[in-house]
Amino acid sequence: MITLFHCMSARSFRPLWTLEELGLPYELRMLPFPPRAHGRDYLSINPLGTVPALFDDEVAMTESAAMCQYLCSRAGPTPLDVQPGHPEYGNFLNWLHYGEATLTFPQTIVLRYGRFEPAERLLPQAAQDYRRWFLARLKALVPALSLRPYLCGDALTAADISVGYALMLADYLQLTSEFPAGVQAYWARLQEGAGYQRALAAQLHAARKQGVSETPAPLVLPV
Ligand SMILES: N[C@@H](CCC(=O)N[C@@H](CS)C(=O)NCC(=O)O)C(=O)O
Repeated sequence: MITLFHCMSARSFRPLWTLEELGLPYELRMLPFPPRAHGRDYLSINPLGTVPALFDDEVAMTESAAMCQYLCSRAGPTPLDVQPGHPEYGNFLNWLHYGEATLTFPQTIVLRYGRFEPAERLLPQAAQDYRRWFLARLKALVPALSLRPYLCGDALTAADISVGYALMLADYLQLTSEFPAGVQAYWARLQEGAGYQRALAAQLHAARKQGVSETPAPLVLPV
Protein backbone atom coordinates (compact mmCIF):
# COMPACT_ATOMS: atom_id res chain seq x y z
CA MET A 1 0.00 0.00 0.00
CA ILE A 2 1.24 3.49 -0.87
CA THR A 3 1.30 6.02 1.97
CA LEU A 4 1.69 9.71 1.17
CA PHE A 5 2.48 12.32 3.86
CA HIS A 6 1.00 15.60 2.78
CA CYS A 7 0.32 19.20 3.86
CA MET A 8 -2.56 21.12 2.28
CA SER A 9 -1.56 22.37 -1.18
CA ALA A 10 2.17 21.85 -0.55
CA ARG A 11 4.44 20.18 -3.12
CA SER A 12 3.01 16.85 -1.97
CA PHE A 13 0.02 17.87 -4.09
CA ARG A 14 2.05 16.61 -7.08
CA PRO A 15 2.05 12.93 -6.07
CA LEU A 16 -1.51 13.28 -4.72
CA TRP A 17 -2.71 14.57 -8.10
CA THR A 18 -0.78 11.77 -9.85
CA LEU A 19 -2.33 9.13 -7.60
CA GLU A 20 -5.78 10.46 -8.40
CA GLU A 21 -5.08 10.53 -12.13
CA LEU A 22 -3.82 6.94 -11.99
CA GLY A 23 -6.60 5.66 -9.73
CA LEU A 24 -4.09 3.85 -7.50
CA PRO A 25 -5.16 3.01 -3.93
CA TYR A 26 -3.27 5.03 -1.30
CA GLU A 27 -3.39 6.25 2.27
CA LEU A 28 -3.19 10.03 2.71
CA ARG A 29 -1.64 11.17 5.99
CA MET A 30 -2.19 14.87 6.59
CA LEU A 31 0.27 17.01 8.56
CA PRO A 32 -0.04 20.56 9.89
CA PHE A 33 2.37 22.98 8.17
CA PRO A 34 5.27 23.19 8.77
CA PRO A 35 5.61 19.68 10.20
CA ARG A 36 8.98 20.47 11.82
CA ALA A 37 7.16 22.94 14.10
CA HIS A 38 3.71 21.36 14.44
CA GLY A 39 4.29 17.67 13.87
CA ARG A 40 7.61 16.85 15.53
CA ASP A 41 6.87 13.09 15.49
CA TYR A 42 7.09 13.27 11.71
CA LEU A 43 10.87 13.74 11.97
CA SER A 44 11.16 10.07 12.93
CA ILE A 45 9.41 9.21 9.64
CA ASN A 46 11.21 11.78 7.46
CA PRO A 47 14.24 13.36 9.19
CA LEU A 48 14.18 16.19 6.63
CA GLY A 49 10.82 17.26 8.05
CA THR A 50 9.59 18.06 4.53
CA VAL A 51 6.57 16.94 2.55
CA PRO A 52 6.01 14.96 0.51
CA ALA A 53 7.26 11.67 1.87
CA LEU A 54 6.03 8.60 0.05
CA PHE A 55 6.33 5.00 1.17
CA ASP A 56 5.57 1.94 -0.89
CA ASP A 57 6.70 -1.19 0.97
CA GLU A 58 10.51 -0.83 1.04
CA VAL A 59 10.52 2.28 -1.15
CA ALA A 60 10.91 5.67 0.58
CA MET A 61 10.99 8.93 -1.40
CA THR A 62 11.16 12.65 -0.59
CA GLU A 63 11.19 14.38 -4.01
CA SER A 64 7.79 15.27 -5.44
CA ALA A 65 8.64 15.22 -9.17
CA ALA A 66 10.47 11.90 -8.81
CA MET A 67 7.39 10.47 -7.10
CA CYS A 68 5.23 11.39 -10.09
CA GLN A 69 7.62 9.52 -12.36
CA TYR A 70 7.80 6.56 -9.95
CA LEU A 71 4.02 6.29 -9.67
CA CYS A 72 3.62 6.36 -13.46
CA SER A 73 6.17 3.57 -13.88
CA ARG A 74 4.55 1.58 -11.09
CA ALA A 75 1.03 1.86 -12.48
CA GLY A 76 1.85 2.03 -16.19
CA PRO A 77 1.52 1.82 -19.02
CA THR A 78 -0.40 5.06 -18.64
CA PRO A 79 -0.92 8.11 -20.86
CA LEU A 80 0.48 10.17 -17.94
CA ASP A 81 3.92 8.75 -18.69
CA VAL A 82 6.29 9.16 -21.63
CA GLN A 83 8.62 6.23 -22.15
CA PRO A 84 12.29 6.13 -23.31
CA GLY A 85 12.36 5.93 -27.09
CA HIS A 86 9.29 8.14 -27.51
CA PRO A 87 10.08 11.39 -29.41
CA GLU A 88 8.73 13.42 -26.43
CA TYR A 89 10.79 11.57 -23.81
CA GLY A 90 13.49 14.23 -23.36
CA ASN A 91 10.87 16.94 -23.40
CA PHE A 92 8.88 15.05 -20.75
CA LEU A 93 11.85 14.71 -18.37
CA ASN A 94 12.87 18.30 -18.94
CA TRP A 95 9.44 19.71 -17.96
CA LEU A 96 9.07 17.24 -15.11
CA HIS A 97 12.21 18.70 -13.52
CA TYR A 98 11.64 22.27 -14.72
CA GLY A 99 8.46 22.29 -12.62
CA GLU A 100 10.38 21.85 -9.37
CA ALA A 101 13.93 23.04 -9.99
CA THR A 102 13.23 26.11 -12.13
CA LEU A 103 9.62 27.10 -11.36
CA THR A 104 9.08 26.17 -7.71
CA PHE A 105 12.41 26.90 -6.07
CA PRO A 106 12.43 30.67 -6.83
CA GLN A 107 8.94 30.94 -5.36
CA THR A 108 10.20 29.56 -2.06
CA ILE A 109 12.59 32.53 -1.90
CA VAL A 110 9.65 34.87 -2.56
CA LEU A 111 7.66 33.20 0.21
CA ARG A 112 10.47 33.01 2.72
CA TYR A 113 11.99 36.47 2.28
CA GLY A 114 8.75 38.20 1.37
CA ARG A 115 6.44 36.70 3.96
CA PHE A 116 7.63 33.92 6.29
CA GLU A 117 10.71 35.39 8.01
CA PRO A 118 10.39 37.72 11.02
CA ALA A 119 10.17 41.39 9.96
CA GLU A 120 13.83 42.15 10.68
CA ARG A 121 14.96 39.28 8.43
CA LEU A 122 12.71 40.01 5.45
CA LEU A 123 14.61 40.79 2.23
CA PRO A 124 12.23 42.67 -0.07
CA GLN A 125 14.87 42.94 -2.81
CA ALA A 126 15.42 39.17 -2.86
CA ALA A 127 11.66 38.53 -2.86
CA GLN A 128 11.13 40.93 -5.74
CA ASP A 129 14.10 39.64 -7.76
CA TYR A 130 13.02 35.99 -7.49
CA ARG A 131 9.42 36.90 -8.28
CA ARG A 132 10.65 38.42 -11.54
CA TRP A 133 13.02 35.49 -12.05
CA PHE A 134 10.08 33.07 -11.77
CA LEU A 135 7.89 35.10 -14.17
CA ALA A 136 10.75 35.24 -16.70
CA ARG A 137 11.17 31.43 -16.54
CA LEU A 138 7.45 31.02 -17.33
CA LYS A 139 8.11 32.41 -20.79
CA ALA A 140 9.56 29.05 -21.87
CA LEU A 141 6.06 27.58 -21.57
CA VAL A 142 4.58 29.89 -24.19
CA PRO A 143 6.06 28.31 -27.37
CA ALA A 144 5.63 24.84 -25.87
CA LEU A 145 1.89 25.45 -25.44
CA SER A 146 1.24 27.52 -28.56
CA LEU A 147 0.27 24.55 -30.75
CA ARG A 148 -0.73 21.91 -28.19
CA PRO A 149 -2.87 21.88 -25.04
CA TYR A 150 -0.29 20.11 -22.85
CA LEU A 151 3.50 20.18 -22.59
CA CYS A 152 4.07 16.85 -24.32
CA GLY A 153 1.15 16.89 -26.76
CA ASP A 154 -2.58 16.34 -26.65
CA ALA A 155 -2.74 14.50 -23.32
CA LEU A 156 -1.95 15.43 -19.72
CA THR A 157 1.30 13.88 -18.45
CA ALA A 158 3.22 13.91 -15.18
CA ALA A 159 5.23 16.82 -16.64
CA ASP A 160 2.04 18.92 -16.60
CA ILE A 161 1.43 17.88 -13.00
CA SER A 162 4.92 18.99 -12.00
CA VAL A 163 4.64 22.36 -13.78
CA GLY A 164 0.97 22.62 -12.75
CA TYR A 165 1.88 22.58 -9.07
CA ALA A 166 4.29 25.47 -9.62
CA LEU A 167 1.39 27.41 -11.17
CA MET A 168 -0.84 26.49 -8.24
CA LEU A 169 1.74 27.88 -5.84
CA ALA A 170 2.05 31.03 -7.95
CA ASP A 171 -1.73 31.38 -7.73
CA TYR A 172 -1.43 31.49 -3.92
CA LEU A 173 1.26 34.15 -4.34
CA GLN A 174 -1.20 36.12 -6.50
CA LEU A 175 1.04 36.03 -9.55
CA THR A 176 -1.50 34.68 -12.05
CA SER A 177 -2.39 38.08 -13.49
CA GLU A 178 1.25 38.35 -14.58
CA PHE A 179 1.30 34.98 -16.32
CA PRO A 180 1.65 35.21 -20.12
CA ALA A 181 -1.78 34.73 -21.77
CA GLY A 182 -1.00 31.19 -23.00
CA VAL A 183 0.08 30.17 -19.50
CA GLN A 184 -3.08 31.61 -17.97
CA ALA A 185 -5.19 29.51 -20.37
CA TYR A 186 -3.08 26.43 -19.60
CA TRP A 187 -3.48 26.91 -15.84
CA ALA A 188 -7.26 27.27 -16.29
CA ARG A 189 -7.27 24.05 -18.36
CA LEU A 190 -5.30 22.13 -15.73
CA GLN A 191 -7.71 23.20 -12.98
CA GLU A 192 -10.68 21.90 -14.96
CA GLY A 193 -9.23 18.37 -15.05
CA ALA A 194 -11.13 15.67 -13.16
CA GLY A 195 -7.98 14.29 -11.50
CA TYR A 196 -6.96 17.73 -10.25
CA GLN A 197 -10.45 18.26 -8.83
CA ARG A 198 -10.40 14.84 -7.14
CA ALA A 199 -7.02 15.64 -5.56
CA LEU A 200 -8.40 18.91 -4.15
CA ALA A 201 -11.40 17.05 -2.75
CA ALA A 202 -9.22 14.27 -1.33
CA GLN A 203 -6.97 16.64 0.63
CA LEU A 204 -9.95 18.56 2.01
CA HIS A 205 -11.75 15.38 3.04
CA ALA A 206 -8.60 13.97 4.68
CA ALA A 207 -7.83 17.24 6.50
CA ARG A 208 -11.33 17.36 7.99
CA LYS A 209 -11.29 13.69 8.93
CA GLN A 210 -7.82 13.90 10.52
CA GLY A 211 -8.43 17.22 12.29
CA VAL A 212 -5.74 19.12 10.38
CA SER A 213 -6.10 22.79 9.37
CA GLU A 214 -7.55 23.36 5.90
CA THR A 215 -5.34 26.43 5.35
CA PRO A 216 -3.08 25.89 2.31
CA ALA A 217 0.59 25.63 3.33
CA PRO A 218 1.66 28.69 1.26
CA LEU A 219 -0.79 30.82 3.26
CA VAL A 220 0.17 29.56 6.71
CA LEU A 221 1.67 32.32 8.82
CA PRO A 222 5.15 31.82 10.28
CA VAL A 223 5.66 30.27 13.72
N1 LIG B 1 12.39 19.34 -3.67
C1 LIG B 1 11.46 18.83 -2.71
C2 LIG B 1 11.13 19.96 -1.71
C3 LIG B 1 10.28 19.52 -0.53
C4 LIG B 1 9.92 20.70 0.35
O1 LIG B 1 10.77 21.59 0.64
N2 LIG B 1 8.66 20.76 0.81
C5 LIG B 1 8.17 21.87 1.59
C6 LIG B 1 6.67 22.05 1.40
S1 LIG B 1 6.19 22.56 -0.19
C7 LIG B 1 8.35 21.61 3.08
O2 LIG B 1 8.11 20.52 3.51
N3 LIG B 1 8.73 22.64 3.84
C8 LIG B 1 8.77 22.55 5.26
C9 LIG B 1 10.14 22.77 5.82
O3 LIG B 1 11.07 23.02 5.04
O4 LIG B 1 10.27 22.70 7.04
C10 LIG B 1 10.22 18.30 -3.42
O5 LIG B 1 10.00 18.64 -4.59
O6 LIG B 1 9.47 17.48 -2.85
